[in-house]
Amino acid sequence: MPGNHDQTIAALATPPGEAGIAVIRVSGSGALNILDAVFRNKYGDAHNGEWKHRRLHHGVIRNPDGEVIDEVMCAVMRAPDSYTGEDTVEISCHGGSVVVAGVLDVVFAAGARLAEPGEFTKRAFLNGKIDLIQAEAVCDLIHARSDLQRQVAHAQLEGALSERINRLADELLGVLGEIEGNIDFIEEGIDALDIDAALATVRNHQQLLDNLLASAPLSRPFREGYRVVIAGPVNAGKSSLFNKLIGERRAIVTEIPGTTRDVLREPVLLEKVLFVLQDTAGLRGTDDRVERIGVSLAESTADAADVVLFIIDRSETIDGETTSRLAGLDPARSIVALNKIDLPANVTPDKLGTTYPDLEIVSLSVKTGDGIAELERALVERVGRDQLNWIARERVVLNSRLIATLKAARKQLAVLEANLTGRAALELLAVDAREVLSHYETATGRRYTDDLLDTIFSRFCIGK
Ligand SMILES: Nc1nc2c(ncn2[C@@H]2O[C@H](COP(=O)(O)OP(=O)(O)OP(=O)(O)O)[C@@H](O)[C@H]2O)c(=O)[nH]1
Ligand SMILES: [Mg+2]
Repeated sequence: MPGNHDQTIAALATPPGEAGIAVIRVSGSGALNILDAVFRNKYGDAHNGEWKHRRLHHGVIRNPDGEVIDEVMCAVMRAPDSYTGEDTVEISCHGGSVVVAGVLDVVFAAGARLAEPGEFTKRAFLNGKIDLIQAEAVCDLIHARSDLQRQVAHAQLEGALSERINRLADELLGVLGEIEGNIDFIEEGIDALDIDAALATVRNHQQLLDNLLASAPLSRPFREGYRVVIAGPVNAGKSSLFNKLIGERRAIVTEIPGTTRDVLREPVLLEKVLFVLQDTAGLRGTDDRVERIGVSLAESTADAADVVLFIIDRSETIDGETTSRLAGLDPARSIVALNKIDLPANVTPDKLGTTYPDLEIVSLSVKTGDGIAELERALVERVGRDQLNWIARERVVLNSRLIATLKAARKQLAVLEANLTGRAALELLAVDAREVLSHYETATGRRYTDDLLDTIFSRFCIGK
């Protein structure tokens, strides 16, 4: 029986369900034989001669009895110039689940097996078409929910980040070569090594890694969206604002205080930045058991938020509970919104600003829409427009795997630097340098374990 990677695999590459077209991808050394078996041209004839690279063929897929399953277009990409690096056929058929199942059945009967999640991309990696950082970028690109995410994923897929780390690996290999080359000159020992040159490289690497790792705190919010919790006293207009910002009537709005109980979450793009808005129960002491659970949920959600949007009905007076909650807000991650400016004022930004000079205050009316654009701008500013500009410029946001790997490299570089400065034995320096190098190689996937590949590719969907 052929090894796992010698087998020809097939899967639906487009989403399941009904659509104009569905694409079934077949990859492996048997892909063209399978096409020979299942494809006939419009005259009912088998393909004659060689399947040419990057050609599109119009015809039908039929089962062994000659029954036509569907009319299709087949794109042929020959090894090694395909996504996987193997012979690949992409069959475009009509996009219905029964049609797809029928075509897949015929393809399986002709010798393919169902691909595992991410197996096409895994083969691209194993065949040297892309490295691990690029493979992860494929996943990021598919899951991108904002333009900025797409841009970063695209740059990473093109190899921008891989190039940077490969250059580091190559330079460090040079340093290691110098060290190891001199180990043989026992008498001269460390004196034979150009320590200044080695130190310069090591310090330069530390700086470059620090720059890359500066994206580490942005990694989670950049991928998942900045978490904004809309909190505040009952009836302030939290759910109304939530609905306004996401552009649909998702949360229930009534004039009855204590309407919202559960936390509602919705992603939304504000100035192209991905946020996850969370509507919560109004904060007040209550005897209602369900509402009390809602209030405590609201509090824990606010604790985990990137930004707390604390909203107050400015036509009402501020009670003691709200006063103490305002005092407890962290100015660095809070915005106070004075809502209902269409009604006569009881609280003014000036008065509130004198009591809480560090808090940012915006005034708005969800009802009329006044001040909503200013609030959106304030939210983007609060999560850090500078950071977003930095991402747009650098086009890199490390994922958690790369953060861990490059942090380990950074730590070992510090050890290497100290040992170079302290003129440690060459053998020791070689061990340090080899460890830094191994972290670089793990980052790009020049070095990998099967477990690591399984972890990465299992996150993919089938067909990618
Ligand atoms: N005049 C006016 N009324 C508003 C405005 N925003 C919200 N409201 C009204 O205020 C009432 C409460 O709105 P909600 O959005 O349910 O308030 P909430 O803060 O979610 O309330 P709870 O879920 O009970 O904590 C509703 O009757 C809204 O129509 C506004 O800008 N102006
Ligand atoms: Mg509500």
